Amino acid sequence: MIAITRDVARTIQNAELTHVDRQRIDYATAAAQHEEYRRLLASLGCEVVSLQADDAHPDCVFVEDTAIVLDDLAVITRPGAESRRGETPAIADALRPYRKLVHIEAPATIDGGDVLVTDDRIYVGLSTRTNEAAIEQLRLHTRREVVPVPVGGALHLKTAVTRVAHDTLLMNPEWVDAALFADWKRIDVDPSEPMGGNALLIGDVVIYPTAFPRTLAKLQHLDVRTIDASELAKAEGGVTCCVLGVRRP
Ligand code: CIR
Repeated sequence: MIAITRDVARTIQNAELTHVDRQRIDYATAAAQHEEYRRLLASLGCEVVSLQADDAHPDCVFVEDTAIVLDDLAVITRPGAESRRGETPAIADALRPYRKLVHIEAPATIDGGDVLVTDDRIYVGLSTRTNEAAIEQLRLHTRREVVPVPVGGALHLKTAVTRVAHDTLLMNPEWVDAALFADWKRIDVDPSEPMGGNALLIGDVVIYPTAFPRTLAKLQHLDVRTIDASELAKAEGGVTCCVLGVRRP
């Protein structure tokens, strides 16, 4: 898999925040943790692409939000936060060698963090960032079933639910209706760790933050590699949001 990543902007302190209080974010620590994350991706066999940051876009490290990469095409998003819309041209340039590109157009808005792609479905969070118009546009670009999922309390769908195995989801059922995922096996986050639902599955390996030990204990039957993602968590980012995975054709 090709893993498209982008450096941390030196302006990361000015990241958009929705559900977390602003704290000081140390650029050097964030960049070092991000390098460690890239090394982990490379050790798992990913071909890591590292794009330069754009300091005019404090959130540019969170590349997941800028595109939805499918097997035959990539959908360039129109991010819900206006401050993030200028992040997409660099990502379109990076994806162009690998996929035909299509674009979400106004008035639709969608962040890739709201999009959970599975073999036959695409679940799309209806959040403060993603609207119904985007779901309608996405339907025009895929044969997969597109399932809208109202998200309450979390920034994105994938803050609340991610895949940890081919048939298993990790979920905070406080933030999404678990009934919409009834045909999956499910592991719930520990209630004391509401932000613990964001894991990144690479092949059969689960990348998971060290910050949620109680939920981690529920994943011990899986091949889990933990990382310290605490500095970018202060910018409301999790482990999925720093990568765009592109499967080789
Ligand atoms: C934002 O609010 O857009 C960024 N500060 C965090 C984005 C995190 N993205 C993601 O989880 N996919």
